[in-house]
Amino acid sequence: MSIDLNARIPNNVDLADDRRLRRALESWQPSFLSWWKDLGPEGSIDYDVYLRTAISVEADGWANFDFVKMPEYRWGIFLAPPEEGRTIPFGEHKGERVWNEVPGEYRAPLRRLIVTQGDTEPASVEQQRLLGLTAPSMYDLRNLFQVNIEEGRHLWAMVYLLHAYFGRDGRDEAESMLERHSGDPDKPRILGAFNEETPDWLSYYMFTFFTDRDGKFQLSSLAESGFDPLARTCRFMLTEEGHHMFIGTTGIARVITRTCEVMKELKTEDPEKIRAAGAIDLATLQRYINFHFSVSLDLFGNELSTNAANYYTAGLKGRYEESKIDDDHQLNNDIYKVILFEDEKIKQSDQNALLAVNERLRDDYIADCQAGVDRWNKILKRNKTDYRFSLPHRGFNRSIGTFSDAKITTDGQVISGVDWSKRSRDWLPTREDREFVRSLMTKAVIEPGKFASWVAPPGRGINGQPLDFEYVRFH
Ligand code: BYC
Ligand code: FE
Ligand code: FE
Repeated sequence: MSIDLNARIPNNVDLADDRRLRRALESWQPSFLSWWKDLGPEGSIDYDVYLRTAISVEADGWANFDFVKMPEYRWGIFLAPPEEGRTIPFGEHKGERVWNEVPGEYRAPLRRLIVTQGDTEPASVEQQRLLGLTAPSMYDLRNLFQVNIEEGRHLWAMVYLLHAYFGRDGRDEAESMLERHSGDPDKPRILGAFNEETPDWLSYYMFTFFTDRDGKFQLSSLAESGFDPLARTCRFMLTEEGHHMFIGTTGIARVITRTCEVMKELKTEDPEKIRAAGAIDLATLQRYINFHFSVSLDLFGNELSTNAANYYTAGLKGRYEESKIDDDHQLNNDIYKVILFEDEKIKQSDQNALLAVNERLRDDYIADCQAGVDRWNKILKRNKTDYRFSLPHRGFNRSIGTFSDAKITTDGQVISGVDWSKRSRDWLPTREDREFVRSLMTKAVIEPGKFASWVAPPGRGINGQPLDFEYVRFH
């Protein structure tokens, strides 16, 4: 696995020996850079940023920290090392050698999975492009840029697969990745959550907690793929994903910590007083949680999906931690308990496990989100506050799946459309909430070691650096 770091496109896929592929990627590169200039992080062009760059795919070498001028960052193509003798872990080809070429019969669904995955990466960069202008600290600004850079690299990862394995259609799809745009009414991004705005830093922390976490689960399922280049690409992407979710988990924890401090100082839990002191009240945080959780649940697709069953049977997309599951990994005769909205009621029933593969992944995701909420609640407990955060019911505010026909409260009651329009403002961020949150973030806090009023400093700096380290040099 040699890594060519001096190539125009750093890579460990022997691009130097494949002239055609190298040419194809080099001709896509200027489109990517021009997209980055137009829709990448606003105002970042001349900054030197303390970034982590992958220089090796081995455990000790993929995190190399140094100052990088942002547009000169070297987006590279890195696959995790191949596993000797790897076989397809699930589906009807279970036990056969993994594929290193695309099987003709699975070309269309495989391309579709890769395109859907790839589309989310630049979408998130577009959603986050203005956040640098209102960063709560230099530390946060650096973290934002780190995520943006890596999501850009994740796009490269999928574009590499399209160019290397899908010929002309793949090259066309790679072009289209830069033509769809988040929130564009004519050419939107493929999945719903990636057309929502990320207008403020609270939304950003929520996004990295809830939506990047969908990335963790989807990438983990694709990392099981029988198409080995996809599996290896996703395995390496997952190493980067941890930091994205860290930003969300700790970001929200820092907001909670700050709010608790203000509540203690003022000896009150009155939202108005907390807001007046420049912090975010807990009920507003809960409404943001409700929104981002429900929008992210939609990313798992329908509860019962023949697409998902076909991907599984074909060996293209597995389950989360497939190899740790104790069953036949084919699921022809298995059942799985699924919660659906049927006959105006929420009902749990036994369903064909193959059709329920999306739902199982959603269940795994919900459990992971709950663990994060539990950690936030510990902060509340430590501060002797009675308030507790919770995840809303899975049917709340859904647009995909059986619950899209229903109006469900956060605690799982079925209500009428009329009731919903009266009460939903208690559950989802209102216009006033959003305006208030934005009013806290009118300009960036850029002095090293300083933090905005609404968020506590993190426990430690990046890569062992102090909190007042100059993570971004503006010049
Ligand atoms: N919005 O059979 P179904 C990340 C469509 S995040 C719009 O249930 P399937 C990241 C669906 O396409 C990870 N449309 O769907 C995070 C289908 O269309 P057709 C992203 C939707 O295919 C943060 C129809 O509804 N990766 O990496 O089983 C920052 C029937 O649906 C939606 C992936 O998603 C939706 N939410 O499951 C940066 C992995 N949901 O056939 C990055 C690849 C469903 O009727 N994608 N539809 O035209 C997949 O595995 C699947 O496409 C899905 C959907 C799980 C998304
Ligand atoms: Fe990503
Ligand atoms: Fe991510």
